[in-house]
Amino acid sequence: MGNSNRLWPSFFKNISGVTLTAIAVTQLPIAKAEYNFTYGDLSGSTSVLVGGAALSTKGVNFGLGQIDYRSGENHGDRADWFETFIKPKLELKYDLNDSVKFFSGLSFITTHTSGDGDAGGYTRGGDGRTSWEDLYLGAQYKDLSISAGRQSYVIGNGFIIADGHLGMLDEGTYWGDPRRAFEDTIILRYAGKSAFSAEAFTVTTDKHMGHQKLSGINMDYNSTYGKLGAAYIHVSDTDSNFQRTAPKNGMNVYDFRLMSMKLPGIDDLTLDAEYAVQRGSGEGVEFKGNAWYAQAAYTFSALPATPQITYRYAAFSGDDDATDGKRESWDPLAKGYMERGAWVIGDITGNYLLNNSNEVVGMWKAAFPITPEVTLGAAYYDFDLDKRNYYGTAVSSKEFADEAAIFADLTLTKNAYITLSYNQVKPKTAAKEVFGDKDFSAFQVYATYLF
Ligand SMILES: [Ca+2]
Ligand SMILES: [Ca+2]
Repeated sequence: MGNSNRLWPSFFKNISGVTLTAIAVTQLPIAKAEYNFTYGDLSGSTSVLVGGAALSTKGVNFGLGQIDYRSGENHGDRADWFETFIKPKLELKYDLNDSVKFFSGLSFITTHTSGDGDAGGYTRGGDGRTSWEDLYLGAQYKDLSISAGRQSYVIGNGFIIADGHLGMLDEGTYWGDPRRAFEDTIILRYAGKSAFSAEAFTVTTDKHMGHQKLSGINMDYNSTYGKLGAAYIHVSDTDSNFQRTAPKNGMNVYDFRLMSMKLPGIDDLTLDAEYAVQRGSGEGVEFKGNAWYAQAAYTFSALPATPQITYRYAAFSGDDDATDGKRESWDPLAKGYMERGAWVIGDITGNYLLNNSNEVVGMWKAAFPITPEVTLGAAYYDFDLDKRNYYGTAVSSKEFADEAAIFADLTLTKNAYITLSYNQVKPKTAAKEVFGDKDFSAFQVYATYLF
């Protein structure tokens, strides 16, 4: 199995410059830090988060095989691997007086991958390292604060900005992906008792995402019926190799969203929607991308165990002519994992095959919280392409694949969380033309413990 026929996706990140973002763990329902302390005006908390994942995949890349990102070697269509990480964290706050406070956060993450490496070939057994995660300082005056350094930043539910770090190669833990802090951040925030909050920000992604600098303004307003949000983001300073393959410098993003909206008299129904466009021009390219989603979630509050059914339709534009000087494909920028299906859509498809660009996906999800500790559920995703190409390779149909998943989420104690899932992806015409016709499946166990 030589390199000559090396295909997607093991180098599509390089070709497209579009970055994948694997599942991040820090948003999982874990308990608050365990150790709080106060010495006079100084207070703080410490915690250590430990996590691990075991994954077994078959029919990798629909039978094409696991292709090493670095060497191009094909290791066959099964991959089994483990990922582990540890994240100690310290947060400090100093109250100078009633209206002035200083705060800081400091954490690092040590990661390790063993076994065959992830199915996408982005990591190998033996990869992993220790690096700073949070390293920031901030000051607060009444409702205004400013912070700078390395820190996390999320807009809305992470549709565009959530994860500043793509764990891959020597960093290990591609799938579990505990790293998400942005570099070189400055965040000026207004957040008080009023319903309105806002930030002016500049944040930079890591090298695997081309050090793209995202700067702008975000606003949120909590109304009686839900949360309204809007953001403006300007993209600059992307590394030249990324800029060549997926130009984004000069791009302006305009984002509008409605979150957790309630209709009068229908308390069991929750609606979410977001619409964003990428416009402007830069370095010989005009930007014409757009993306949106609409979601309805219904909780059967009168039934035992209050089952919840969710339907979501999401569309990310593609580009049918890469040579016309117009970039019509949506750039996922720094989107990130926030919960199952958002915004890594499909544990298999979203990690190894598609990345919220040239993608149209309908999702059904059902969750049954049978006890306070145990939730069982299932999800189904119908993936289509927006335009008839897969990262530039022409295909004859927009029908890409279907992914089905069953899962169990267990909160064993308030500090221990385990999730088990089995996912299976069936290729349709486009995926069969690019990859192969085998089902791509994964059994996944993931656990965290917070000390
Ligand atoms: Ca990450
Ligand atoms: Ca075009």
